[in-house]
Amino acid sequence: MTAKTSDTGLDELTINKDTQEMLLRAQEEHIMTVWDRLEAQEPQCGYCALGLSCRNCAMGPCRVDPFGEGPQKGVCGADADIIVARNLARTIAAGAASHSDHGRDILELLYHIGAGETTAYQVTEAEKLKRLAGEYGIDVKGKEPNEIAKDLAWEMMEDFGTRKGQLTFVNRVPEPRQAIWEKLGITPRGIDRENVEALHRTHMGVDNDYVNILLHGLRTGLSDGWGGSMIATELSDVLFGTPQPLSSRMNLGALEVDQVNIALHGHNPMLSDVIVRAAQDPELLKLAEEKGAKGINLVGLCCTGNELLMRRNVPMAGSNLMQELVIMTGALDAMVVDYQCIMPAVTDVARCYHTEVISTFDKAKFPDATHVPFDPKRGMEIGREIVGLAVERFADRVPERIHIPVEPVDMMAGFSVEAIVGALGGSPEPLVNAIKEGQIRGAVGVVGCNNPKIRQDYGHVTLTRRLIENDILVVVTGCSAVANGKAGHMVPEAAEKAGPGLSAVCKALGIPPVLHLGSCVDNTRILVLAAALANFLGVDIDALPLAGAAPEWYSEKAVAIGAYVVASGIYTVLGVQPAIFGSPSVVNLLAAGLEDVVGATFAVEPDPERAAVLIRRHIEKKRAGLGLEAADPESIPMPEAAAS
Ligand code: BF8
Ligand code: SF4
Repeated sequence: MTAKTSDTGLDELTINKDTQEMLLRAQEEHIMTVWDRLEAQEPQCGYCALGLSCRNCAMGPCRVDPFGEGPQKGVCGADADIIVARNLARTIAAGAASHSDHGRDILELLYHIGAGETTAYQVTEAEKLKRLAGEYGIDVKGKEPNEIAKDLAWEMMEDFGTRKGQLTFVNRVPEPRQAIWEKLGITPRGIDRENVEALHRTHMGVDNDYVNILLHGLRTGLSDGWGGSMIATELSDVLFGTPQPLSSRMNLGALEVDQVNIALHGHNPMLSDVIVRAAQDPELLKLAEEKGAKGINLVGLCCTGNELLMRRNVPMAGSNLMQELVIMTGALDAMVVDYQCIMPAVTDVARCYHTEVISTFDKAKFPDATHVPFDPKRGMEIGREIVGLAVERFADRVPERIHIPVEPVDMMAGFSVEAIVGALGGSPEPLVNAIKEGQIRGAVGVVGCNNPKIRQDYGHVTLTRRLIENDILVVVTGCSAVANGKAGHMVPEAAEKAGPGLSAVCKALGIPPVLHLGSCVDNTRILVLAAALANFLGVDIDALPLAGAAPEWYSEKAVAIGAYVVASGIYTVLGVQPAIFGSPSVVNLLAAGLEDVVGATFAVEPDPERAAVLIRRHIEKKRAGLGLEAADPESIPMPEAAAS
């Protein structure tokens, strides 16, 4: 059944031609997609949408009546404020745990390398390794990279535990912000500690003060941003290389009709890195040729895709809503998944085609997938085994079912902080000067997912377009990077779409007005850049003309990101309502009260045209606060809310 795609104009579901064509195919072939399953779920539970349901114990499940007529308290006596705050804290913890456990996997790989337990991987950025070791107080004199790797891994493991008073990377935070966290009691101590404590506090009968619960939610988020995710990013750079600007392509057109196509999907680049190498193995290439293929073509999906695009120039097939559709091209021979954002539905769709789904992490199994467990000690062997499976599948293709709907779009990626500062000539000063002079009004991170509740990519693309048109530099990560890449915002020629000031800066530097910073753990690159700008100017992060936006978010990880971005002092606009509106107190705290506490708040605005104005007004306000030339925020007209 594909009711949604038949009842609704495809144009209302997505702005992308590749998505539209594949949805037509889904309709013809009676294949359910995420859009159909959303429709089957409607109307979704109103209590849950408001955050007013609780199943934290067996006296429940309970719910609070938002209209004030039915029960106002759960069986234990928890009111709307407690229930909403507890649910939000658990969501943050789940997101922070996901990013941080990914960070731990990379960290353990660093340890295995240092201990000489694997030869499949090595330290590729010895200088960055030394720099990090210095931050951790490790004496690197006379030590080989592997010895430093082992020492650093050992120290970083302490960041996950409880023995430290604070995470080491908190030292990167501007001092005034550290003081704010200290005063509030939200300095992140241990990554696992804050996550475990979040679960503890939200057990029945522990933390019953919604403000206190939410503050710990922020601390848990900070343990992700300045902890687990930051470790993931920094160590991925050490092991796989710090990204540098490169040109690539994206959308479903990245598939090659006459080659073995393998999609690498998920978040952790460890395994996919060996697959990239295995795909160049002469024996496997020969085998592919014997099967009638002209080569082995890798494409990325979601954040594993972003990691590989940033460092290995593997083109992206798409974002999270494309994972079923890429199989429907009939040209995908294998989908290799690690973890996070991989819909259980991919194996259902794969059953209708010849595609082999290969799961690789013991913590992320799929009943209908072929499981090839990742083991860092046998990395290359596993990489070859997986590529071999994909090559075998090429022979099972049904030629008349192959349909690759579009040509790929050119785009640029690879903008690590190091690369950005490098492009600026070695210091953030030129960027600061451009902001001071008003050529660039400010900078905004447009990040996060696609969500089938939102017309695919419309939020990302519209918001980004309005910001760059108004001389606001945009940095993107995760699925927002795919949306903007597909829209043509990420080539140097896109400077033409920017306002005159930003356009001139981009042309002088040969960069696009929208910079791809990487995967979702790479949102920490935004933190590092923001801290560098703040330290350069001698101010706190909340004084800077910066903002964040997640126009189409769906994931618990996005909530954790929102928590650490706001707690770090950056105003953030969400395009999808979080499940908090059952408690006006929680909403007031997050949308207003936090301003006096951490100097930043959340806003929710589903219309990207209006979100752009909220952000532009905020940026002008911050410019005025810094004593820079600034427009009166109220002089920027707010468009009428779109009827929907
Ligand atoms: O971590 S943006 S849909 S792929 S959660 Fe997932 Fe969202 Fe995409 Fe990457 Ni991030
Ligand atoms: Fe109900 Fe309280 Fe148990 Fe939640 S913790 S399910 S509100 S009794």
